[in-house]
This record gives sequence, structure tokens and C-alpha cells, in this order.
Amino acid sequence: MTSQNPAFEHIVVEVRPGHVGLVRLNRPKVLNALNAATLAEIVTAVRAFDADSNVGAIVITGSERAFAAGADIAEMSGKSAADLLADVRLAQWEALRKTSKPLIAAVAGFALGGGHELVMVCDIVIAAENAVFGQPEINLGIIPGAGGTQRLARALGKSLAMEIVLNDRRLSADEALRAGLVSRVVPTERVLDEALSVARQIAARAPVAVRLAKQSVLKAFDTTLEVGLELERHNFYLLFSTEDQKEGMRAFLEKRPPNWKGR
Ligand code: DAK
Repeated sequence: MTSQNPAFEHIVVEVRPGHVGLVRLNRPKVLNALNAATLAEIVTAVRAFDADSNVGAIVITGSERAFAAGADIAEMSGKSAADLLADVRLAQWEALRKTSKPLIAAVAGFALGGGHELVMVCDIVIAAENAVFGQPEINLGIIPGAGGTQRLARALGKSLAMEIVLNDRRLSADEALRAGLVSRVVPTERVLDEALSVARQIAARAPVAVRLAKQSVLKAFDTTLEVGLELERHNFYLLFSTEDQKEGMRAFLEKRPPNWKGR
């Protein structure tokens, strides 16, 4: 069943079959540029899905021409440093980063600047053949401000990250695949279906295990190996306190599909 929420102006929000929440950016005239209102709507929708027990995974997408061409330059151009310091944007990016359910980006067309940073906040990225990834802030006399320098360096290594951030090098979908920024490239018209399919598969899995799996993998990006291994072990033990662990193993031994309870 598909239900749309009319409360949003710049995004379209639906629950798709298989317990998948879908957020589609919808500012076509400015290639889905992320003004404050759009970012606020995205955060509201993602938070609501994160809290909704009927949703197991969340897909974020744009249009065929643009995932998002970055922060809204018209809105940003007159800001002072003090304005930006007081801006809620940073907290909004943090809120997205703290989403506990898997975030899957279905990216076609331009994913630039803040649009690319939004992609990098997602856990899995499915790219259309026409996707273009980049951080062109340097052309505006600024640098990425929502994690671009850090996430790119961690994901791609120093040299390529430097080319992208210092010299506006843009990556095609195939280059992004080779660099490890995305996990698959599909024909442009298939990108949303592919992402929804991956999301459906994950949403059908044991929810607590999915949540702790995401938390454990993400830890690898912001801590030492030792601390990461400790968290993994802790989460591994924790899962043995769930009914789903008993059910999953019993189902395997009884040669039947598991019936997950989410506890
Ligand atoms: N903002 C506002 N409008 C934009 C836009 C943007 N980022 N990108 C495109 N548009 C508008 C264009 O102005 C144009 O509007 P009209 O002229 O039709 O009124 C329309 O979208 C179509 O764009 P083009 O005519 O330019 O289309 P093309 O196919 O020729 O070019 C393009 C597509 C994506 C290559 C080009 O539009 C472009 O270079 N766009 C700008 C890309 C960019 O520089 N992005 C980085 C923006 S800076 C923060 C965190 C993060 C950030 C900021 C703060 N905090 C935590 C505080 C992020 C900063 C950024 O992302």
C-alpha cells in the first residue's frame, strides 16, 4: 500500500510495500537544492520513519536529473559566520547521522556538495548510470561543511579525496563504484526499484540484529579497531538475549523460514 503525506512541501514521503519508508526530494526547479526548509523536512520524515515500527528501512532519492545539487546557494550566499554558527543545520545533519534504521540512497544525476554529503550519511548507496558525485564548494570559495572532507578521506583515501575537495573532481557512477563510494550501479530508470528492493530485503530481516549490525559497522569509521571490536562483541552477546536469535537458530535447525518478532 502507498500512502502520501501532504504535510511536506519540498519532499514526497510514502510508505512502500515491504515496510520501506521512502523520502523523495522534490524541488525540481533548483535540482533539489537543500534549503533549510527541505533539510528540515527530510530530517522530520527520517526521524518519523526511524520511530515507526512498521518501517524497517528508509530510502532517500531525488529525480532522474538530480539527487541534490547541494545546499541552496541563493539562501546561503548572504549568511555570516555567526549565522552559520547559530544555524540548526549542524544538529540536523547529526540527527540524520544518528538514524538507527538503515538509510539507503538511490542516486541519479547530480549529487553535489551537501547533496553528496547527504549520500555519504546513508549506509548503502545505489547509483544510476548517470550519477555524478562531487564537492564543488571550492568554486564558491568555501569547503564542504557537512562531513565531506572527513567522510571522503575515510571512504576513498587521501589522494582522491584531495582531488575532489580541492579541485572539484567529479566521479562518474562507475568511478564511484570502483572507489567504494557506492555498492552497485544500475540503469538509470531502475535505480529506485533496485534501492527499494534492497530496502525490502533488509526490512524483512531480524530488526534488532539489523540495528546493531548498522551500529557496529558505523563504529569502524570513528574509532580504533580495538574499541570497534569491543562494541561488535558487546552487540554480538546482546543479540543472544533476543527472542529472534532463538527463533533464527531454531528455524534453521527445523528447516523453515524464521518468524521475526523484533525483540
Ligand atoms: N543552489 C541553488 N540553486 C541551484 C543549485 C544550488 N546548489 N544548483 C542548481 N541550481 C539551480 C540553478 O541556479 C538553475 O536555476 P535557474 O537558472 O533555472 O533559475 C537550476 O537549478 C538548474 O541549474 P543549471 O541551469 O545550472 O543546470 P545545469 O545542468 O547547467 O548544471 C549543475 C547543473 C548541478 C552542474 C549546476 O547547477 C551547479 O553547478 N550547481 C551548483 C552546485 C554546487 O556548487 N553545489 C555545492 C553548493 S554548496 C552546512 C553544511 C553543508 C553545506 C552548507 C552548510 N552547514 C552544516 C552549515 C553545503 C554546501 C553546499 O552544498
